[in-house]
Amino acid sequence: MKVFVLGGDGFCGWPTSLHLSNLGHEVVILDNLSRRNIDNELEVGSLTPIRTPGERVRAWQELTGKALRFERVDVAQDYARLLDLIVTEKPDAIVHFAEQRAAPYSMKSSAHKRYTLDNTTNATHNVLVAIVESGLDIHLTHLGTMGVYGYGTAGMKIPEGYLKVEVRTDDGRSVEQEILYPTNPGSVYHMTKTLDQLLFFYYAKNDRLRITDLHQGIVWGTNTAETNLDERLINRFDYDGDYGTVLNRFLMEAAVGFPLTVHGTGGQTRAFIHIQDTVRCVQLALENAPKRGDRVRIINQMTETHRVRDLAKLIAKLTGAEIAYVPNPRKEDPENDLFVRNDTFLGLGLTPTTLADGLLVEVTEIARKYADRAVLDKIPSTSTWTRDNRPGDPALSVEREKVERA
Ligand code: NAD
Ligand code: USQ
Repeated sequence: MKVFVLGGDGFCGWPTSLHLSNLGHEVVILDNLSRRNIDNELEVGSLTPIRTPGERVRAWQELTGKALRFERVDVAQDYARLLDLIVTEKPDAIVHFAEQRAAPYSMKSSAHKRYTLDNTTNATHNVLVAIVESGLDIHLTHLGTMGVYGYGTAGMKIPEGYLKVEVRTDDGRSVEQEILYPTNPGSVYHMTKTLDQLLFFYYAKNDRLRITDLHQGIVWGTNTAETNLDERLINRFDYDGDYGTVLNRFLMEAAVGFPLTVHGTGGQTRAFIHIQDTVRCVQLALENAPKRGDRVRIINQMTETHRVRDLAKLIAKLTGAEIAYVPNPRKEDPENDLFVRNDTFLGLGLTPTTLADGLLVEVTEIARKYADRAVLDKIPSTSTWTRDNRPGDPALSVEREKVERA
């Protein structure tokens, strides 16, 4: 297949591009490097020393003999160029990662809220319109989030996108219907993903576009089989208070001797997936595309659920790190249970990489190895959801805990 990877320079997009290229697909990366520019804005960078797109592509060609192309294009702003690339290159599939993906960044200020909404919604709508305008039968696979559902349930497992409901009609009958699972976003970022869902719903219905929406949990880990081939291919590792995600942050905090920053009581339960499984899931999604006229195919892309304080204790046991229960900068439920269906990918042959398989490797081969690159004052999460929330700074911590090292 010829595959366009939008956002192919990012944390999930880069290893996916290499994985697909390694499988023999012709991959073209489209990225505007906005993520690298945001690093400049925030005055922080990847913990791992990522190379420029040009160096990455040359290293891949040198090592494998496989061609990988990079096109610098803003998918949200440069519609004409996007359409031109689609019409001239005629990709069979497009994988869409090109969005602003950090919840804390999306909540920093009104400018960040507006940018997140403009960028994500325009990027998604432009891709959909361009596919329609091209007249080509391109399969679009988008990276969505578990956060569209919210993280609570009425005691049931969260289904894969659709919910059967019983509606009482005016004449007293009861009719069964299937609806998109009600959305319940917890940040402007997560809200943009719920808007994406509606755009997909409409274009699948109106133009019979073939669309897969992957509702992914929090990705942890750094490298995959392909990025491990050479240091020049290394993947990015975000640890700062805006872009770092919880498990990778805890691993890095432990490595640099910073207390593990548990927001509130740490009772939040979330879904997780290793980056190696992300790239495999995208492969499986491409190999099992919906047919023309099908509704949007929604798949939950996660393998495990964990409570934040349990993760902190696990890593503290492994490393001897101290845990700090800091004020929660976010407006979210302090405690929740989370049960999720993930039968589709398991049925297609995904064999999950578990925390037990990968945690120690991450601590020793990534977090400790690159610890000296960390800027410690960028670790606390200072972006607050409302005026009433306070930064997640250990200096303001309510409680400290030392766990016996195993
Ligand atoms: P990332 O920020 O590392 O990568 C996104 C890439 O898209 C960057 O390289 C950026 O430069 C590019 N981009 C952004 N806007 C663009 C535009 N307008 N035009 C062209 N390129 C643009 O993020 P990531 O962690 O790789 O996430 C990728 C996708 O996966 C996102 O949509 C995110 O919501 C989703 N996702 C990520 C996670 C996670 O834990 N990282 C979990 C669930 C879902
Ligand atoms: N948290 C802490 N301490 C920290 C960082 C986070 O306790 O130092 C808590 C947060 O308060 C939250 C949970 O950990 O309750 C998860 O936070 P996160 O930053 O790891 O994840 P989130 O903001 O939800 O976003 C990430 C990705 C996003 C993706 C989402 C998947 O950045 O792109 O969509 O995970 S999901 O969470 O399933 O919606």
